[in-house]
Amino acid sequence: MIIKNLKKNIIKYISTASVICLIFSKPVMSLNYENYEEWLNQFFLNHFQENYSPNFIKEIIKESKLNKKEFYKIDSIINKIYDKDFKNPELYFNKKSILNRLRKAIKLSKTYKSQLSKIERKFGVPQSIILSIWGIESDFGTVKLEFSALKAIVFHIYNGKRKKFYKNELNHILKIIKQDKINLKKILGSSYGAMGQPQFMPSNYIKYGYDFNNDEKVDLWNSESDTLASIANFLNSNGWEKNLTWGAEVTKNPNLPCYTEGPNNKKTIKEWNLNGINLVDGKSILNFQNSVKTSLFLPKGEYGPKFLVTNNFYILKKYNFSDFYALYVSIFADLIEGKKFFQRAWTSTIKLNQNKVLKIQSLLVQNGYDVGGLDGLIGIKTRQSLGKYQEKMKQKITCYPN
Ligand SMILES: [Ca+2]
Repeated sequence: MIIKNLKKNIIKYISTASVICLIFSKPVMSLNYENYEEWLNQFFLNHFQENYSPNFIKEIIKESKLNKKEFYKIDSIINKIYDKDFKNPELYFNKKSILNRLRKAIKLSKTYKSQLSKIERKFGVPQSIILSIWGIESDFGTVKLEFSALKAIVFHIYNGKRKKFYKNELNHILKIIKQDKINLKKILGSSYGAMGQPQFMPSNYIKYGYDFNNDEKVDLWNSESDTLASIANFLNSNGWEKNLTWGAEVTKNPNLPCYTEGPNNKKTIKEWNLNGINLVDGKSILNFQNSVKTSLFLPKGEYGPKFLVTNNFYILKKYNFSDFYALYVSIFADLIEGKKFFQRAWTSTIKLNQNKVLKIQSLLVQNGYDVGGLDGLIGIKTRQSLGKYQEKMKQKITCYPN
């Protein structure tokens, strides 16, 4: 329905959309490798001469330089990620691949049992959550890290849409290199510069990297102890509450509109019970951590499983802002603990990609709704606003595009 309305409104929002295209454009396509080389030399000489020695700058320029093949490879990977169809949750939470990964997780929970127990005691974060993040970030350290994190970060300054963010990350990675504890050639990461087994950006490495095996370096590439402790330290430092679950799957009274979800509407369990919320397994919600305030979380609006989540769920979103990411970490941790997978099914809906979502977001913004930033993702604010828009337009209120 929203798509039909979009077509009707196309002329109305076309000017907004072209502004958005400027903000949210793909990485610049007119890439010139020769310009890149010249730019690279100038960039380092202009920005770092004051703080670093000529020899250090010379070495960094050498180590930052992508060869032609690497340059176009990184560019093509980034464009592919951008063009990839938006994964609806029924694809994202593929049960078969989750169960495959679960077997690995259970095996590794035994291999690293003593480290994990010590880390859980020290940081107050459950082993299952730590294992879950390790699994989703790098398939437990087995994903091949293709790029020098330094090269990737410099590439994004040259040709990205988040130059300021990457300039800040460059400052941090230079600090790490300057400490000289990790061999520069071993600082490998993703095409976005996320480093090592926990996929930390350099600023997070400096803030949350933890030397758990006491060899005086934080090695997120080769040390599983350092990796697991750093993940736990990240969550602990960002406010993870000890002995508090992430949440649980629930059923919702159909009269309660889907846009009541989200962290701006927290209630006690008793209040939710009065609103017709219950645990999906038929038990009374009143048995579920009564003292804490929770909020409803409907990742696919009315088209899928529904959850009550605690503050810890939102701490997971600090690791990665995606709702599906946080839910994946949560449900995978539950499976490691022997709990159940989603009880309710996802209903399939129309295919989406970032551009389609952006169009929906721009329509909502034009009608005065807050979508929490035009990011091409269907986050909580986009779902809430869509639900309210559907209500105003006297459409079926689903809080998810279909
Ligand atoms: Ca270490």
